[in-house]
Amino acid sequence: MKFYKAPIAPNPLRVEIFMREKGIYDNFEHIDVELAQETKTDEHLSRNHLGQVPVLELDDGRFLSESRAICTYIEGLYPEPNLMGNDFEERAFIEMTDRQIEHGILYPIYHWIRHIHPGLAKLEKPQVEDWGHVNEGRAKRAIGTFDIILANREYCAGDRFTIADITLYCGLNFARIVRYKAWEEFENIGKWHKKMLERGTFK
Ligand SMILES: N[C@@H](CCC(=O)N[C@@H](CS)C(=O)NCC(=O)O)C(=O)O
Repeated sequence: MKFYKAPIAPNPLRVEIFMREKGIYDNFEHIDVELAQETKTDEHLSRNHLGQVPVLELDDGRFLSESRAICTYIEGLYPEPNLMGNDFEERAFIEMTDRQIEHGILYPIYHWIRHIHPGLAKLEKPQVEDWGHVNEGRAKRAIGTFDIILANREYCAGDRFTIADITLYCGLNFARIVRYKAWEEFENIGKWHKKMLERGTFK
């Protein structure tokens, strides 16, 4: 199977870490696609009409996009270690947390940076700086909420490592582009972040 991704981009990174956690990273052919250039070519639009990465090309020629959907597929193929929930109840609670992080932290950070960073002007046309700062505020408030949640939990979705931890890491890591390091500001996020780095799969 072929995995289309782009360096630095947070969404492909979610899937890459997911693959590493399952120990199957090398089972895929990894192909870099240049953002804004190659992502908008007819060739890539035929893989994903939204012109985005990540995309997984299955062996039967079908294309699967959306990072969470790709993770669902990989979890089905390689069930262990389980990262998305063992039964419907656990799956629902992990998905709840994962989506809260995705919509409350990862995407606000993504829009914040894309709308203020000169280097990303080619990706975001037009860049609207005020909208970037609205998202900065939203992201930082949600990070503060997760810092409180992590005071009583080892991991984002409970007492074990899951996809939700990967999503939080990828969101926070992307903010390094604007030199924002939430793990240096928030105590519990800081402890959690140290644990993530110790796993060795968060490169
Ligand atoms: N909801 C999608 C979002 C994918 C996405 O936003 N990908 C970005 C990179 S992180 C992209 O390909 N952007 C290309 C562009 O804006 O030209 C997912 O979860 O995979």
